[in-house]
Amino acid sequence: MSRFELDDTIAAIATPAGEGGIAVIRVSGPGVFDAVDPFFISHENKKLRDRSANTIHWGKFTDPSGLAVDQVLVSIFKAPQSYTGQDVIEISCHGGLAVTRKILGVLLEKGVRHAEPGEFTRRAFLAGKIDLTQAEAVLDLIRAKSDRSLEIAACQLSGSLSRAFKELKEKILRLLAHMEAYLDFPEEDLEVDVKAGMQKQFTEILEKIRSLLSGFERNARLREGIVVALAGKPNVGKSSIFNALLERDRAIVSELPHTTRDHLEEPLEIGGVYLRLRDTAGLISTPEHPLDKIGMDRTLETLQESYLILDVIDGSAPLDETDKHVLSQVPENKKKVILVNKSDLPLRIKMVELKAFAGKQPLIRLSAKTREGFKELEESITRLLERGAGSEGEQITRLRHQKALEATLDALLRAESSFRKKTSFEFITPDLHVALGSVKELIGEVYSEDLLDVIFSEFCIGK
Ligand SMILES: Nc1nc2c(ncn2[C@@H]2O[C@H](COP(=O)(O)OP(=O)(O)OP(=O)(O)O)[C@@H](O)[C@H]2O)c(=O)[nH]1
Ligand SMILES: [Mg+2]
Repeated sequence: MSRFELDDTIAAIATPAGEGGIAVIRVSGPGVFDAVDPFFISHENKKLRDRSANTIHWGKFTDPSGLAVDQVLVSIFKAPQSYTGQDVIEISCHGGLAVTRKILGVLLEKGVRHAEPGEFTRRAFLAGKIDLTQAEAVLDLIRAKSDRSLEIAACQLSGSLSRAFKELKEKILRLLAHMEAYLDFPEEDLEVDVKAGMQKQFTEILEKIRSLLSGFERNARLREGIVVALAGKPNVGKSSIFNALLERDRAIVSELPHTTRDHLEEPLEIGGVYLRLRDTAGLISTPEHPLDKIGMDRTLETLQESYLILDVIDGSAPLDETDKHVLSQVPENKKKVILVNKSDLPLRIKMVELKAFAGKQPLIRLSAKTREGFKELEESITRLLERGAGSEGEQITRLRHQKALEATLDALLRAESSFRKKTSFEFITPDLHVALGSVKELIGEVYSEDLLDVIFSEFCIGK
């Protein structure tokens, strides 16, 4: 028997723990009125059960002895017009720890079960109110840390990704039906345009899957935060730029080299994108002090983890071998921008030399002291991050989507290759069924309890 019986009535505090203006206790299930009515007293003395759906009522919530716990507003939703598709009551009370716990406690004593994380949304899924990708979008929406990830989650919640997956399913179904209709035809009797039509269907489906897959890595980065590192030799002003971008004195700055020993990370939003900006220990060719060696190893790790590296040099001093050494440590596959810092001081590097140093990398002169050039830096970062952005609607956001789409792609590639080899259709259609099965899992048309456990365990309690 599942832990998630729908006959149970469940309750949880839906707002964060702590003090606040209000807090909400959410109750869902067939027994909501039996659970709440005995403790809710409105001045008209009417039972909540007898009120119309989608109405809000003011009154007192009492404990079993009749003692008032709080003045509350109670919202009533009746099945199936509610978030979970069941009868739902939401009790808005004052946002204090004791009051919320007391109200929840009274309900639990009355036989209501404390909801598991994400159980309300799980019920919404089981009631067919939303599909799996929409349930995942609920979580992404709650966790969104930037405008971009919010846009993607909101689009997904409105069903745009589900539509893309459903279209894919329809396309595979059509191809399968097409092939099954010709199962009894010998290969040589098939008309040329029938075969050309099938090939076209294969090509379209494969293109669609590949385009969905290509956006994945980028989206995962958008959600988790894009790591951007400041790197360079000691004393060029990395920590000063770090502070200037954050607009506060987060990192220690001093005229002594090797001030920064360990990397620091802070969140930052630029161009609507959530970044994890890292300051690092300065890199030199041959560290002597053991602490410098440890700091530099950490910097090299950070460079590996970064999506974008801001390579800082000091424009007020000639370029030297250490600057070149730093650049050579930056992994080839990373996006780079060269920052020529201290533009408030006279430039001591020749332009030709600078251009040769930067190569194809964008080069920006700036000053952490006066903030000259920072607007250009932010625009340059935004441009680099926007490259490759697709439409928000059809962006896959999870490893689960990627794995299921890859399984679909594998099965379709096998089917297409057999088709090209003129294999009899009866040996091709099983692969198309496999592809179809993976897409159905993606949408949640077929699912296992284990899969639901994995998805909903990430949610907070009360959602
Ligand atoms: N004039 C001027 N001085 C700057 C600028 N940026 C940094 N400095 C100075 O350069 C020195 C080193 O700055 P930091 O920000 O500590 O340099 P860093 O690259 O983090 O150095 P390490 O942590 O030791 O690797 C400090 O004395 C800063 O005040 C700038 O834009 N203009
Ligand atoms: Mg520093």
